[in-house]
This record gives sequence, structure tokens and C-alpha cells, in this order.
Amino acid sequence: MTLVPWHPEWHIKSGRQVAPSGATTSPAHLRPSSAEIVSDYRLAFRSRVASVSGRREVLTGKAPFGIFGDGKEVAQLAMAKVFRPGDWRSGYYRDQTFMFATGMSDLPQFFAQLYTNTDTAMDPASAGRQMVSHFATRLLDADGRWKRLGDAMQSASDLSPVGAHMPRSLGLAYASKLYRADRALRDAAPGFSASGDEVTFATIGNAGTSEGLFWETMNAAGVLQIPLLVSVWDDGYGISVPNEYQTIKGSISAALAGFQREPGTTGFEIRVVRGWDYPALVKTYAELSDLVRRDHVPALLHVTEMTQPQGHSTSGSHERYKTKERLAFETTGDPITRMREWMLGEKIATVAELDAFEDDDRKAVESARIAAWETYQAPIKAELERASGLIARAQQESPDVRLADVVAELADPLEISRRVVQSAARRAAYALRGREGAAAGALRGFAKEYAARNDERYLSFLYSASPDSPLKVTPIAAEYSDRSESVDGRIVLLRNFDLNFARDPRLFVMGEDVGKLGDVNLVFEGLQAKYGERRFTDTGIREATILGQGIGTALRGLRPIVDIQYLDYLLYALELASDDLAPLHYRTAGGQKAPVIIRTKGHRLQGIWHTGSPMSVVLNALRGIYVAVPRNMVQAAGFYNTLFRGDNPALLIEVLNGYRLKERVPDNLGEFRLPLGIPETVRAGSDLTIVTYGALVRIALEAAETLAGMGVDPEIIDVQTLNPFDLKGAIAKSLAKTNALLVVDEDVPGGASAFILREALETQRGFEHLDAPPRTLTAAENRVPVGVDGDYFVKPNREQIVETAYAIMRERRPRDFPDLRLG
Ligand SMILES: Cc1ncc(C[n+]2csc(CCOP(=O)(O)OP(=O)(O)O)c2C)c(N)n1
Ligand SMILES: [Mg+2]
Repeated sequence: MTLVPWHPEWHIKSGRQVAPSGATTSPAHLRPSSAEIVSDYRLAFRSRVASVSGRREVLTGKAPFGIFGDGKEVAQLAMAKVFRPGDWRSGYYRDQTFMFATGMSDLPQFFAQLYTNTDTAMDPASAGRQMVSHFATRLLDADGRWKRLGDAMQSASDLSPVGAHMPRSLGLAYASKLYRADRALRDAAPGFSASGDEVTFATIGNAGTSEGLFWETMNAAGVLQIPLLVSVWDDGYGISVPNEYQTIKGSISAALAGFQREPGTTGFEIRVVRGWDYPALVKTYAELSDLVRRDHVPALLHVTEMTQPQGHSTSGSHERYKTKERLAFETTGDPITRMREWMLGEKIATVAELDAFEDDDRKAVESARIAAWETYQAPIKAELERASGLIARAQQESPDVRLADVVAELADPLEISRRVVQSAARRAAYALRGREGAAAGALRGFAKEYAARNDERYLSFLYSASPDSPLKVTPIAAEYSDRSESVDGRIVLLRNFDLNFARDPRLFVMGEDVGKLGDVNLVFEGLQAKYGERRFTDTGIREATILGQGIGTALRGLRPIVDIQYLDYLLYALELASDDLAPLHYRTAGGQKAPVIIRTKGHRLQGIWHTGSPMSVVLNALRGIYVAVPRNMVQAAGFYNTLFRGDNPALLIEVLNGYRLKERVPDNLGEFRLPLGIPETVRAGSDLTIVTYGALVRIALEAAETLAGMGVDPEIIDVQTLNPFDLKGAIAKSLAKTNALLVVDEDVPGGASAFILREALETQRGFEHLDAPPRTLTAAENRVPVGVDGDYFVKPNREQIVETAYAIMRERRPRDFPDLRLG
């Protein structure tokens, strides 16, 4: 074994034998100095005190929820020793000791998050948005631009859904592989990677490994051979459910034995080590991380015999489900106690020394906690006093107004919180309605300003607001000339991708059949041969981890295009898109972003699973991700050109039956950029406004021809992007002219059409212009049978559009539009 040389305090001690506690100290292996061991112990001890103290704060009502890393401390000391600048952690809520040991978090930050401090200076991981122990480093500067991530240790933003961080761990590690293989890529994305040697350290609980996302990730990591070191913290339980119900053979390392690499095969290096055995942990992490870093072999470290001294979390007590024996093990197997015993046995420190250190460390944690509590409370108290004072003055100014209840409430508040302040200020303002005095005005001013500030605290950062937001990409119109040729839609896209890939070496696409075949619709035909396998990469059938690979690589400065073969199969990745990608920028309060572009195609092919348009599912699950629904491939190319230059994640759905339709190729292909949130009026008309998108635009245009023959002149608006939606109110402007609205949508009834109605009628106040009830024409509730007739009878068709539009006209002018008598 070679030990990595970057840790200054390492030195070799040989000849140490098994410690009295049973810890395995093999002879002649490398060990930290006594001073470092003591310092490690003290860090673990402080971490434990923080866990105990954090739980008490929740149980006494000062913090909302607690979940801590007690029982997992010692292994994390060892993991921290091999973690270097440029490495990534992608873990879960048990990792506080590791975060403290690496300096990526500390006690003040830990308590700030526990108390929900909204200041990013106090809780840089989430500004009070995430539960305690949900860690993250800030990857972006105050403008939302990348810092030099390769120079420091990094942690991706934690998630509560168990296992959901595994897929992006794959991408974080995969980025090292890309960076190592390609110097030009490192130059194109400066600051992200020194040489591709960065290791991604994933952690997961034993029960979390029951999730499909874990297995999908492990298989893919084995296939890809990437520098991913997965540690399983095995405390035998997932809340109350023990391993025998969680894992085949009751052991994740036994279950995964077939993943073990052997000569001539790819695979994982798998090791098992006990969670209290400090020297064995130190040695194992040193060996494993060395292998992973040097050879890009993924590794699994199954850390057994971990404990849960305080049970799972603050929301239950483990006495209710654990046996007496197991409860006793929580004490006898405690890793900190065992490390202490081992240190005493090894004469690394004396009892008196350790007792003294523990006393100091208890005090240090308590003073950090008190400081964090006061820092959290002080501004809210000041706000409360300010509101109290303003209300009291308003009461003096208007003695006849009844403000006594609000005054009393603020004098003796149920809690020190912003909701108390905001609610009181607003209720006082209600009582003062119509009063013109200075004090009443000041109170109203405060209430308004306070609400705006709280919006910033709790509602900001869902979308990128950086200078690189796609909304700030300067639009460039498509240009045509006499020389512009007409080609199949797929060729438009192919050439546009080609130009973008030539322009930006950070762009690459991953997905099923995108490489050798060049996409099932041949949109990438020949591009792998031109750009290589790393840029047009075939993957297994694993939508969730394809997306995870995208999230992780995007976090590391690359520009992945995640190719989901059909829109219908996006559902496999939906959880991840919804839980990890969409809220990433929000939950880190602008600290992290992952500008993944998800490319898929949908709406129209054949049968029940290739014709779906679950746009309301997508729209509503994925706020935070922009959604483009272009009607043809030129429009799609224009949106890609914008999105590739922006830094917000986006989903673009190409129209499946459009690849073989002829389109004119803009002369500035690759360069023209369509603005998001700007609909296009594809047919001007005066009688009613038809709002639609995607494949239905063409059908609506055909319907318009028929309608024109019946004396109806519809205006047709293609919304183009559902999110952002019609930022300049084009629909309401059209309604001001036509006074009637028909929304045509191939989602289910009440799906995306309801979203569009809300935007058009409520947000844009389009109802003011209507002289007939608004209508929606949607697909049926059921899915689409295979064949042309299935499509015709389930999705909105030309005749349905004609008849619905005609009915709207007849309702308004019955004499001009006689009954069709068709039902
Ligand atoms: C997808 C999902 N299902 C259920 C939960 C509720 N839950 C939170 S933690 C937990 C147990 C996790 O056990 P394990 O992975 O062993 O981690 P441990 O807490 O024991 O360290 C469960 C079921 C969740 N957070 N996410
Ligand atoms: Mg567990």
C-alpha cells in the first residue's frame, strides 16, 4: 500500500498490536500521530455533544426538527483524512463529523441551520431552507457565477429523500473521468478540475440501499469505472425496520459480492470495516481512496456496527421498536467510547487528559450553540420590537381603533418568529384602514417592506438570476435568404447540434442510442464519429441515472445534454428532476446550480407509451426547470441555442412526428437564439384566439383553413415555452382584439390547459376582454391507442378544433353561424 502524501501529520508507526478494545491494529501500517488522534477524538466528541444538544433544542421547542450524525463519528474522521481539495462529497444527513473534520461546515453553521437562520453568512448550505444536517458548500459567487471549484473541497446539496443523491454522485465522479481524459476540456472549463484526479465520496444509510436509485447508480458506476467511493453507514436499521427486511442476505456487501472486480472484469472494490475501529478505518480509507483516485476504480466500503445512540431522529423514540439487547449495544458499541478505550489502551492519552478535553469541548459546543441561538434570534427580536413600537404609536394616534389584541400579542409573543411579526403588522394595518395619520402610514410602510424582505428570505432563487440566466441571453432572429434550403427537420437539428458542439467543448450528450446509432431518429447521425464517444455517449437504459450523470457533471462546470429517449420515459427520472435538479438553486439560496439541458421528444408517435403529453405533470413537478415545447425543429434549434448559453436547467420536448417534415434552414443556424417566454403568433386573425403549442400548432393551422372557409378568422398563438410563460402578455393583447379564447392542448382535461387559462385569464387579466366563456379542447382522459385512428380520436383533431371554435362564434353571433346540427 502507498499512502497518499498530502496529509502533513502522517507518520509511520510500526509494531503496534491489537488494542484491548479489539480494534485491529495491524503491524507496520501507517497511522496518524498521537496528537492527530487526540485531535480527531476531540472533534468526534464535539460532534457528539452537538448531536445531543441539537436534540434537546428540538425537544424543548427551540428548533423544528433534528436528525444527527451520532454513532457515525469515527468512520467520518477517517474519511476526512483522505478527502482533498477538488474532491466532492455527495451524502446524507449523518455526515456532520465529516463536514466538521474537512472544514466544509462547523458548529456555528450546524446550529444556524438547526435554528433555521435565513442568513447565508450563518447557514451557507441553505439559508435556513433545509433541515439541520443537510449540507452543501457554496459553489457560486454573489452574482451566481461559478467559483474555482477545483481549488476547494465541495459538497453537493443534500436531499431528504433517501437515495436520491446517488444518481448525481455518478455524475460528479464521471466528470473526473472526462476531465482526466481531455486536457482541452480542462482548459475550456478552467478552475473546475486540476487533472481529473478528484474523487467523489458518496455516503448512504444501510436502509437507503434498498432504493432502486442506489442499485441503478452502482451498476452504472461499475460500467463506467469512475472514481466513486461509496460508504454505507450501517447501523442495522432504517428507522424501525432492520436489515433483514431491507437487504438480501441482510448485508449490502454480501448482496453486492458479484460487483467485486476481478482480473479481466470491471467492477467495484468492496471492503467491510467496523464503524468503531479507528485504525482499521484509517487504513481502509487510505487504501481505498488511493486506488479509486489513481485507477478510477469505484469502491464500496460497508461500514458495519454503527450505532444510533439517540434513535433515528427527533420524531420518534427507538425504545418503541428496539430490543433490550440492541438498546444496550447503542451504549456498548458506541464508537466514541470505543475509540476512547482504544486510545487509553494504546497510551495515546490519559484519562485525566481526555476528561479535561471533554470538559472544554462540552463548553465549546455550548458556547457555539448559544451564540448561534442569539444570532438567530437577535434580528427577529429587533423586528418584533420595531413592529411593536410602530403599532403602539399608531394606537396613540388613533385611540378609537382596536389594536389592543395585537399589542398584547407582541408584548408576550407565543414564539419569536417572523410569522408572528408579519401577521401582527398586517392585522394592525387592517384595523387602521382608512386612517391617514403618520403613524398609520409608517406601520403600513413597515408591513409592506417586511413582506417584501420575507419574500426574499423564503421565495427567492428558484431560477437563476445570474448574468448568465437564459432570460438574459440576447435573442438573435433566424435569418433566411434566397440560398436557404429546405431539409428534413432532423437535419436542421443535426446541423445545429454540430455547430454548437464545435463551438463549446463542454457540451456533451448522454443517453440511450445517441452514440453509435446517432439517436433513434438519427438526429445525431455521424456526430459520434466526428466528436468521439465522450461527447456522444451511449448509456444503459437508466433514465434516472442518466439525469443524475447530467446533474453531477453540470455541478462540475460541464454542459451535459441528458437525452431521454421518449417523453413517456421521463417519468423514470421525474423524482430526481423534481427533488434534486428543480429545487437545487432554491434550496441552496443561490449557492449551487446545475444547468442540465434535458432533451426529449414526445406527444406523437404510436401507442400508449409513445404518445403521452403529461405536460401538467412536468410543469407542476418541475418548477425551477424551464420547459420549451417548440412546434418544429427550427424553433427547437433556436431554443437550444439560447439554453446552451444560459445557466438554468431546462427541458426541451421535440415534436416526435416532425423529424421528416421539411423546414427551411436559417442561414445563421447555430447562432440564432429564440427568447424564452415569448409566444409567436403563427396566424393573425380577428375572430378568436387559439392558444396552443407543439404538435398541435400544425393541426390548429389546418383547422384555421377550414374555419376560414366557414367565415371564421382565428388568430393562432404558439406559446413556445410553457415555463417561462408568455412574459409580455401576448395572449391578453390578442384577446383585446378577438374577445374570445380557445386553448388547445394534448394533455388530459384540466392539465396544462388549466395552467394556460390561469396565466391568460388571471395573471394577464385576459377575462376583461372576453365576450364569450373561455374554452379548452384537450385530449381525452385515457391514453392513446396505437394507430392513426387512436391518435385521431383521443388527441384534439382538426374537426374538433373547427367545431369548438365555430361553437364559440355561434354563441356570440348565432345568426351569422347557423347550427351545424352535428350533435
Ligand atoms: C424516499 C424516502 N422514503 C422514506 C423516507 C423517510 N425516512 C427518512 S430516514 C429513513 C430511514 C433511512 O435509513 P438508513 O438509510 O439506514 O439511514 P439512517 O437514518 O439509519 O442512517 C426513512 C425511511 C425518506 N426520507 N425518503
Ligand atoms: Mg440505518
